[in-house]
Amino acid sequence: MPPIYVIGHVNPDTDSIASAVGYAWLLRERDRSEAIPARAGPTNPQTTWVLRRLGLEPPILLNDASPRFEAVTRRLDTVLPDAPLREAWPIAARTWGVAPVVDADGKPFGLITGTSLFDLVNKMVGPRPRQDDVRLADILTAPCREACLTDVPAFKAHNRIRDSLNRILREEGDNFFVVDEEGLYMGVCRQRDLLNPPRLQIILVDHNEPRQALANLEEANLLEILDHHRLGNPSTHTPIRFTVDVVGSTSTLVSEKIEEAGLSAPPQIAGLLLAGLLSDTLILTSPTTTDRDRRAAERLARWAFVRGAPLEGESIETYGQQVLHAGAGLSARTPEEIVSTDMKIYEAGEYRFAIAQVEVTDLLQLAEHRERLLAALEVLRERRALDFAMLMVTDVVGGSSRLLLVHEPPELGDLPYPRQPDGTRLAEGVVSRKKQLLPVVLGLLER
Ligand SMILES: [Mn+2]
Repeated sequence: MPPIYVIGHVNPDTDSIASAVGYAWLLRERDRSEAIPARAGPTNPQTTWVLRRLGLEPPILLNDASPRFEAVTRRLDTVLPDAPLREAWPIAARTWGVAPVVDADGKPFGLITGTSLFDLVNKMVGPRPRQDDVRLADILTAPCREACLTDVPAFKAHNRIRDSLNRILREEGDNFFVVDEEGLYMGVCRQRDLLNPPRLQIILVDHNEPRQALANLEEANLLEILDHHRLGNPSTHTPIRFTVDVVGSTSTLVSEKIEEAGLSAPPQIAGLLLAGLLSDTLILTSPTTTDRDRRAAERLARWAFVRGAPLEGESIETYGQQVLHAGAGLSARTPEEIVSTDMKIYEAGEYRFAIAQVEVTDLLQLAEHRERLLAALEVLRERRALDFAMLMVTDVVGGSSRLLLVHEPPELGDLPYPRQPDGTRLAEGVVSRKKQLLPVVLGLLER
């Protein structure tokens, strides 16, 4: 069975990483399936802190769903260039008629194929052989280096197949070497497999819009979506399991599924899911919070705070405060990081725009950083070819946000957030981009 990658959105936040790790664990534990958690970008400072606190490794990075050479590579047995052809014979008999010749350093030397053998025989006995001319034994003692094709292209295992399709189609041979980053032999692949490679098996968590997903999602097999955001999902060829529910975090949904299966998550995974839940709901205070989130937090706390676990002695409140503070602050990161770390791109009406969010524990630092944040927003807007860009600076203690905008479209003149002397807008009581800010912005743009 090919592996199933469980992955959250690009610019992953803690809920995205936690729900991927937690759901992959459930699939392995409940279904014995080969589920691997992945991330579609670097972990942010908050998630990095949480993983370190729990002693967990970040999930593997997967920022592109396009099949790679490694997906079609067969690690065939090899012979040395100076070995007699007789040693290559059993290999060719067990494969599809090819035997890779690899030198003592592990570098591909050439490939023995039907064509290359015929060329050798031709060289030894000429174009018109007489029956008693050369004995088979002589041919079989020829060194492999003389019996192989040496101009076989080699592709790197980690490269995307689609980037080399033109070359693959132009080449005469049907077989290619696959090598690692150092050029060492990894195996052999066939043209026919390259033209129809197996698709990556993907489950999306914490998002359902393709533009927030890893690149080239359309080249993958989408198996399932588990999310709590507005719909913007890709169409699929076959029915898939699709769970989008109005709760405060995807980690909540994962913990409910774990409970439904009659299982309990190990303390570290429960601690990670709890961090995702507390981060998305600002310790159960955000307006997105539901009773289901509160019950999920209790359940995760029960699993996570056990004796001997990394979170022994914590409470939901003390742990939640540590999680929020680990992600907060304008001074700890560069303006470029702040506007791109938790940034999402949307389309509405005629507009394509970004809303980034950063969490702080007070708004005092804003004056000092405002100019540089606006400059970074403008760079982001130009680089991503956006109509406008917004940064939501959220005070997680006071429960309000300030909005910074570049290239504000006229429609947003009606935003119900009063402009302040420094040019920013004050969104009193607004802490959720998804549930509070975005609906207002979309309402104005799509009017
Ligand atoms: Mn989330």
